[in-house]
Amino acid sequence: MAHRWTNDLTEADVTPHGVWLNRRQIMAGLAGGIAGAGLAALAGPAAAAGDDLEPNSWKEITSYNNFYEFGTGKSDPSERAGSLTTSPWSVRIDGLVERPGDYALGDILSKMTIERRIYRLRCVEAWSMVVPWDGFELADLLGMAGVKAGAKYVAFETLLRPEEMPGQRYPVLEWPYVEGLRLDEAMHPLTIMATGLYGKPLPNQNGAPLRLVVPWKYGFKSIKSVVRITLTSDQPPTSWNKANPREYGFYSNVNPNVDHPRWSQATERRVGGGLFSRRQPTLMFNGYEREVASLYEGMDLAKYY
Ligand SMILES: Nc1nc2c(c(=O)[nH]1)N[C@H]1C(S)=C(S)[C@@H](COP(=O)(O)O)O[C@H]1N2
Ligand SMILES: [Mo]
Repeated sequence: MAHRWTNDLTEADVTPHGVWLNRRQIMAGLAGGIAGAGLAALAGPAAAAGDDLEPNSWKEITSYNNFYEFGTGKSDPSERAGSLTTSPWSVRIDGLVERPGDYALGDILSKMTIERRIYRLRCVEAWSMVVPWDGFELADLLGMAGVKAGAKYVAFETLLRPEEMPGQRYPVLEWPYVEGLRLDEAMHPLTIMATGLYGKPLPNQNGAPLRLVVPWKYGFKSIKSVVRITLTSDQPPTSWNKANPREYGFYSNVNPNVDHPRWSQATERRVGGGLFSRRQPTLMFNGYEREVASLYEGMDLAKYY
């Protein structure tokens, strides 16, 4: 697999927004003349934790998936999602917004700036990957619709189409898959709607044509194939919380100190690491602590899991 992105990356491409700003501030403070050359030596939070952000391969990211609408096996999505019709596609944005409506995906994309974000993805099952997403900030989309005063949460819904999503014929979960974020989490610059990966359109198994990515939360919060976004005043229901509230809370922040009732969350297996590779430590907020910890100041993260 040719890694096209290695040739045309800029520093802004490979760095989460918050970190980029911090580095820019650092650069601004440095003596002139070494900008550019000095960048590679500055380590972000990932490197500081002894973890590099070497993306997983296209093959790994697109053949080892969770997308229960196509079955519960890791290879079910790549084997079955191909026939999902993703065009035309529209997203209903409603609830507490100034401009509710059915937004055609093409109209949305014509107003959004697509950028590359290389993020860690940590599944609650304790495996992980690094994914080079292409997408735009959810805050920009919410701004387009105009968030009304009184909105405190954002609810998301996946397409319901059992004719094309064979997993929806079985009551594994209540369909459609739903997720939710607090408004400040949704507006955070790290929160994106992904439209592609490795510079190519998002494969169906990864949630085409539009899926949420919230890198500091367990993967199941990053809801795929989104058709509806609703601004609400009350905390919305979420699929995994409805299925098993003891095991899955609303927040679901990656936290190595709060174990799943059935397994430890202290370490993770990097997909593609090889049969004999060591498990690696799971990082607080999946390595994005510096950027997001302030959202949860004063909260008991064992209670609000
Ligand atoms: N609609 C929907 N979204 C979903 C899921 C799902 O089953 N249905 N699985 C979640 C889980 S558990 C994970 S770990 C990620 C996996 O994303 P990926 O397949 O792109 O790696 O998608 C999340 N989004
Ligand atoms: Mo997951």
